[in-house]
Amino acid sequence: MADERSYIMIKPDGVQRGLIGEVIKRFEQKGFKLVGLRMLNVERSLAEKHYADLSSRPFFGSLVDYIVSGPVVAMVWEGRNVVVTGRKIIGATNPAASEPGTIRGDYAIEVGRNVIHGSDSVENAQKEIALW
Ligand code: YYY
Ligand code: MG
Repeated sequence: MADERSYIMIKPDGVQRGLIGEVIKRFEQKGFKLVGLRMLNVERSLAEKHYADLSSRPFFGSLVDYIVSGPVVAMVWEGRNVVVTGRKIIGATNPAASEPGTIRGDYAIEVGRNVIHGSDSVENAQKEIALW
């Protein structure tokens, strides 16, 4: 579907490190269309909802602390297969395993500071876009 959408978010470390332009450039160059963008400070309750599936994991508290630690850039990107392709552009969750050439592979070394979020399925993308 040409109008598939993904929720992409530059996390606080990415904003602090000046990577907003770099992230946008990579998605634009690939051919995706930016259809929404907002910079915001995240309420704790919103971060907890966004990561609700991970609430039983030991790192949940520090994950939420990190997301609320500074402004994020919340975006909606549109285009053919943007969910799966967006995940490829972003790279593996743990930067130790992310390939060079991916955003996490090029800009991160720690799983707890991995620069960017991208929806992992079309269904979750719809939920996340509605949430944010
Ligand atoms: O979708 P993605 O961000 O690649 O990974 P998730 O498994 O959804 O985890 C969300 C978020 O949680 C991840 O980007 C970093 C953090 N996290 C962590 O701090 N430690 C882990 N062992 C796994 C995930
Ligand atoms: Mg995820």
